[in-house]
Amino acid sequence: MEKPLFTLDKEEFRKEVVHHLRTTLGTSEIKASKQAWWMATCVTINHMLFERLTSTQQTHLKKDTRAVHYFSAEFLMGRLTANNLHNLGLYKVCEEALKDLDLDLADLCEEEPDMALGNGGLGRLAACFIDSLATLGYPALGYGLHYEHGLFRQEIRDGRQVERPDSWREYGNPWEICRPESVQDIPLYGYVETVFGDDCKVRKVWRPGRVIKGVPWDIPIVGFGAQTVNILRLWESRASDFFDWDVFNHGGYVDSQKEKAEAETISKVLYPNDETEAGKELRLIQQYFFCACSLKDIMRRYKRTHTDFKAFAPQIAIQLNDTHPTVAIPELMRELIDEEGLEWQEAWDICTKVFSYTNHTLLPEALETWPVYLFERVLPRHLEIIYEINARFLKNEVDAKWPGNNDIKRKLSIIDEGNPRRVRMANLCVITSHKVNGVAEIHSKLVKEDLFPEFNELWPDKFCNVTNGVTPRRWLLSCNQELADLFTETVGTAWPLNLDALRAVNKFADDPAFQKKFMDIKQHNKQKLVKVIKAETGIDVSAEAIFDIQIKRLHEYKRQQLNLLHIMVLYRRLLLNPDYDMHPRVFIFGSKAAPGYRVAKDIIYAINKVGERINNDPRIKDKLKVVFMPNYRVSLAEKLIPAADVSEQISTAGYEASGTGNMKLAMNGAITIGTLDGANIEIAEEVGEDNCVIFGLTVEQVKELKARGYNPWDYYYANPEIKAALDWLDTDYFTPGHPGELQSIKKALLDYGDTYLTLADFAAYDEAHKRVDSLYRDKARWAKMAIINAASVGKFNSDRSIEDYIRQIWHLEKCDIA
Ligand code: 26Y
Repeated sequence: MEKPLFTLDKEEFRKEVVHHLRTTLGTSEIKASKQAWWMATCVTINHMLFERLTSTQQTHLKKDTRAVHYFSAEFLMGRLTANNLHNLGLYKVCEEALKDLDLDLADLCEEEPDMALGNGGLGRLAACFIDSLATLGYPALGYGLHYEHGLFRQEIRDGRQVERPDSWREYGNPWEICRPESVQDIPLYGYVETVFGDDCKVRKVWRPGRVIKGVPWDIPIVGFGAQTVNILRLWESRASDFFDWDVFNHGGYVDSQKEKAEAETISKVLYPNDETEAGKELRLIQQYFFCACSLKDIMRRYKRTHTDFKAFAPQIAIQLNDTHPTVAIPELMRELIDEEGLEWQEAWDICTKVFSYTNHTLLPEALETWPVYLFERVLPRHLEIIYEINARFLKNEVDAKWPGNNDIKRKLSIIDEGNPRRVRMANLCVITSHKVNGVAEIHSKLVKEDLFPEFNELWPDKFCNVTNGVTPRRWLLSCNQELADLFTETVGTAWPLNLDALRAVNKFADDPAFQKKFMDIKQHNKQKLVKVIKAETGIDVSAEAIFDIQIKRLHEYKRQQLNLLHIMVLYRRLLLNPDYDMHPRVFIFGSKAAPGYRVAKDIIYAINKVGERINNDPRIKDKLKVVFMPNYRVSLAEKLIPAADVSEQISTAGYEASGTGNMKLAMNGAITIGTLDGANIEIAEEVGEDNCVIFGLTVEQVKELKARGYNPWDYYYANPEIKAALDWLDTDYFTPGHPGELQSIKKALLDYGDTYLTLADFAAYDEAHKRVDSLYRDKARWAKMAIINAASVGKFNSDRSIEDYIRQIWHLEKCDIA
């Protein structure tokens, strides 16, 4: 840190909190609830933070800096109290101040609801990236949606997932600031008119059918060291002021309420799907709504200092976080041509310089497409623009390179000519963007070679890689403070900014004294998790067991079912041989399933039912436990990750774009058991193959096996343990009185062809677990591995990812804040 910013001591901090408790919260020390104390603490933090926010924004304006605008339908922020305190350098001061008031800071932090405005990896990545951008001092804005309800709260009832609404701001949120001065009006529906202008030019005019108001809420994003405080701007939809007051005044109160409700629906709820397209009109409107609001906001800011558009592309970078904000492309074209009077070519030149696109998936079912008829109804002018972009692209680029080749034309066209015709958002992104990146080396390679080979041939320089990263401030400093302190004690204070500095810890990996310190911290974190598990599930587990953790969205390609199958096989071995030699193991899951994803929900049910039986079976003497933690979310991850011994990263090779949980777990000293997929490959490179447990088919082998014709029944008949475990699912052993309740798992793995090669990888997975078991018994060996993992993952700092984006894509400069 360059200079200590906030010199508040604990006395002053305490006074401030008490002051705000009285004057802002309107209560007193005697009456105040925990929630009120937490709020008063937040107000105190804001007091310091707003000052930095203002100076940052003023400096950016004065210096007229180039900035990146990160467009994302999801920002999975989690909680902000501890994070903001750490980044302001005030955590310990606050902790001491509260202690003098007989309050525990960690305890107060539990009062904060998670900001769960995202599904999983993609949303959390956006949150880590805006943290890094602020930390590194780059001018940046996050733009997204102010969902009233974030990702559903998951309850488990009799083993099944039940979705409950999430109301993160029911009692107010101290971090957001409403900015009525920056409200926007957003048109929708209607028709396009061709008019003859005064300038004798033919112009297109969109006559919208209705207008929605966009209200911005700003969340300050405090960089570590608090030099820069950037903004995350989230748009809330409201009924427009244009709305029908006449109707209202003439007794149409109910009708006007209906309009209001319809307008507010747009930002009402986050779609709880990941990886499978929701395809709903409301989702398209959500996407358009936040993109249009954000572009108007960018335009408004730009015009404060410019009178023409020459400096637009030099000043503005827009990153599209997956295809969800793609409609920003035709919207910017429309703004520039229809509203600002630019020629097509001028507008197109700007767009192709401004936009870049990050791909997060190779799964065909996750590539967004929209029916043309829907576009035509909701965004008629945008459809015209898309047609024009497509016509020019097919003629000028495709036909020039592959004259008369209609197959390639059909494949690269933005319009899929099926029935119904559809707009392919990824094609529009690739055609417009100056850079397209994947999120791990292997993923970026597959994006080029398998997903967009012709585009790659057309524009080889367009494609690049930026391997994902995570912020070590949240995922080590804040969530694992004891380990953070040990690292600071060992290598100094530089590591939260320069995670590579932890490499210096490697020289202590063999040192018994250091090993003991390191493993004592792990043990303590496990003991803390034991209590959380008991409180959340009622299950007793021992901190002496290996904590083996799989935490991520539930998807067949992520293969929680492989983990489950292996657990069943272990259980059966223990039943057949009570002396079966294994170190006690606790398998811990945390996972939400998309509400409409049947098999995924069945897998959750199966994990819970198998777990129930195992956990209550005295014959296996607590050698095996299975815990399903309900309502997996950022704040729960912060408790699970520091306590993990083993990190399960077992996706079918070629399917997980990157993964980021794998990085967080390794950073906290967990040993990865993983396939050669996504960022696992790079983690293995960094920590060394000896310090993780790699197993299973490679991307090439997966392709080969599929090409040869994969038949899961071969594995079923060849491996008696697989057969026994799968046949077990037909009985009522795990669901007494209800035989066959778990059959869908078996069906997916046999009758429906086991799309994700679970059975093909089973034997290798089992062997890998045997290796984990034997490694763990060698305490010194295990400690060494754990230390090397935590000390060697500097590459996966999201600061490094951001510098890669800057260098390859955004070309920004850091801005010192006065
Ligand atoms: C189309 C819509 C339903 C949709 C909504 C959310 C589609 C996808 C998603 C979310 C995708 C996602 O989270 N992908 C993950 O992105 C991470 C960050 O790059 C990767 O680490 C991870 O491998 C990938 O699955």
